[in-house]
Amino acid sequence: MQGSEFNIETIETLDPEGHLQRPLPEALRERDQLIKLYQIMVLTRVFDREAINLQRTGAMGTYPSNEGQEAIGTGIGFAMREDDVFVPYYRDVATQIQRGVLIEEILVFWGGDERGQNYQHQSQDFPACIPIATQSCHAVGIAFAIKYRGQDRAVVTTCGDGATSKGDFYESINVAGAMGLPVVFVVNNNQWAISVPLAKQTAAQTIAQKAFAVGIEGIRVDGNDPIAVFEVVSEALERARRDCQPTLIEALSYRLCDHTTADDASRYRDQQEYDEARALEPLIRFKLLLQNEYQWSEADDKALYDDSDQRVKKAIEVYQATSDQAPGEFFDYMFAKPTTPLERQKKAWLDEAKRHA
Ligand SMILES: Cc1ncc(C[n+]2csc(CCOP(=O)(O)OP(=O)(O)O)c2C)c(N)n1
Ligand SMILES: [Mg+2]
Repeated sequence: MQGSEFNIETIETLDPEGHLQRPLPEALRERDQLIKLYQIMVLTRVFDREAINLQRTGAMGTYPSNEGQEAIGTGIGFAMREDDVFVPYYRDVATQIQRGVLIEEILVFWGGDERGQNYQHQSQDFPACIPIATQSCHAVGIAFAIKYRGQDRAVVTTCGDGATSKGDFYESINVAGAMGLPVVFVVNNNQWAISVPLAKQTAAQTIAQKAFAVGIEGIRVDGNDPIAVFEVVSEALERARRDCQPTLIEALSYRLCDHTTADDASRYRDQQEYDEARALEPLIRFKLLLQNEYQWSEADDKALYDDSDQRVKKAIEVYQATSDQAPGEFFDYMFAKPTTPLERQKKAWLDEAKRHA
């Protein structure tokens, strides 16, 4: 028997040539708002390239690039209210920057220092989750607490296409539907889970349709279009806050980078597929929109890239001037009061570190 077919709409506002397919949402009718969207995407791109340079020169640890995913994070950040809660995975720089996480904090974290997740200006969002799909469960727990307390806010959580194969993800969307929780799941479908392509990951034709099995709303959006992402996430958040209705959003993108700096995608990825995806990437089309409709010049563009460069360079200076974390300190942040096994582990770790010093 063939799998079921669903007719799922894909929301698109901006085509690859930067032409608007539909009227702009009310909140994005001003030129300044559109420029802000572009600024965040450019800052994310500039940050990303510098982060890779830092890793390549031995100044930072393994890093998962955001190249090709800038529009998703930008649209999410624009759609969220300050008092909503963001529960991210590890490719969410664009949203985190908008939510007040400092660029230097992101660098400190990828430098292997947990203090980079102790955000100075953002105490309610969660740190980037590395274990796949576990954050879906956290998000549902937070959404339950919000509903239980009768608060007017909602949760947005992200994950990759591969993560949707995990039990944690299915269990989370199921609980969200069964309990009617104010949570929005955004799946960044970048077509790959390290070297495993989407077709090997699932026989489902779309990821959005996984929503229907658990009785929640499922929708697809062009993940190279920050305007469409903004619109879809805004509406989902509205439903979540107002009616405690969860939504699963599949944002279609392409991973225009290696999985992480520890990967070499040329060993498993077809060059032609990559080139086709590159032509659809988010920054090119957005610049075309600004040039065609909003008198954006090459000089404006250069000034924006220069400004982003300066911001990232300043953050790198702060990162490089950060003192080393005390050895074994990461054990101290696990629980409010350390447990005996943890203290034992810390001692063993410190003894071992001494032996290698
Ligand atoms: C629980 C768990 N299992 C395995 C891994 C190793 N791992 C890291 S990323 C990844 C693939 C994730 O792919 P996807 O969900 O599509 O996200 P993407 O990296 O493509 O954004 C895997 C298996 C992990 N981090 N956590
Ligand atoms: Mg993926």
